[in-house]
Amino acid sequence: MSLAERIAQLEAEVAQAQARTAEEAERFRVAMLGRNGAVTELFDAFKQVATEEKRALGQRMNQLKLQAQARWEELKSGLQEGVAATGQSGDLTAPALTEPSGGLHPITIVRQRIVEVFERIGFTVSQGPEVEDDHHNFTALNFPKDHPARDMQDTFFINGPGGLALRTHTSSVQVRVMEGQRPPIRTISPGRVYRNEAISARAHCMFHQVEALYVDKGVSFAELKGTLDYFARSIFGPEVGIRLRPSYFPFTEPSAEVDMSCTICGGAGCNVCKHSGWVEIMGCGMVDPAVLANCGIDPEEYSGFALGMGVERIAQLLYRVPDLRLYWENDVRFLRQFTPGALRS
Ligand code: 2NM
Repeated sequence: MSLAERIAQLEAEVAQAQARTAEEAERFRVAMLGRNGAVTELFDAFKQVATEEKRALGQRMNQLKLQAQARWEELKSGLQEGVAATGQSGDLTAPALTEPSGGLHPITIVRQRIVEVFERIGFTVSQGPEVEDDHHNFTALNFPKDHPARDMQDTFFINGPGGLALRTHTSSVQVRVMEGQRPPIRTISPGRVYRNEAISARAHCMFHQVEALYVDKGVSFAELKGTLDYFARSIFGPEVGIRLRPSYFPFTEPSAEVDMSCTICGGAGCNVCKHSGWVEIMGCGMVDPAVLANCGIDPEEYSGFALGMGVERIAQLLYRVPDLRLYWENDVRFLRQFTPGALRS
């Protein structure tokens, strides 16, 4: 076959080329324009052509190459039009065209895990308003009238001190539960809380809490400790231990801070635990009899324990988040680390 005949043959092939799938379009491109493609081979053969024929044949070959490129573009765009028009590509075995999917925020993931741990041992989930009155946020919880948390500096008041405010903890939800139902009460209250703080690596004016409350006849500190131990090992692994340090909250007596053996160094000492081997994970205590009485529960008959934790703090320890501001910057490089495979368009 002469070069001219071969050109004519390929011109016909290009004009008739069809593609039902992206693979077929690509196969056409490789067969024509690829490194060992038919058009490419023509250009190699062209070197042997006699000088007087070069001009005419060269022009046809350049035409052919442009036609092949244009046809390939047509085949590809034809596919796309087909998909847009019918919602289907010709190839039913091709993977579905999907939008890149998002993922859960780390705070959502950790909140859900905390809730699951408590649900397994019989706790229900309670919710309440984020704009709260003085009674539910402070007074019923035994906060004295002059307590610093009631100060303008710590609390976002809607119309000045004493009136409605953004809740500073979800204990206000526990008050509503105790006012509304008889013991036994086993409930947790996950939700947003607000404190008037400057935003830094360690604090934010809004964060998420989960508080737990258990009120029944004969609830003891031993059950509180058992629950804390179960919680810490469910979230952080069976090897962690807890310890309690005496503390103070207006609504519990006695009160304690809960430390967990450092998961980073296993207790040997590192930067995260400031070389103590322990990290603080929450606060807890036995519900003050005055709080029970404020909520209409007889403290002679019933006792209870309560605990409260920051979800940001638990997530920080689980995922080693170095700076709390990362949670709210919405940088996908941070967020996609929590949902493998998502947000990867
Ligand atoms: C904490 C620490 C200790 C708490 C107390 C109550 C209530 F309503 F029963 F009094 N709810 N949550 C509590 C106790 C919360 O958070 C650091």
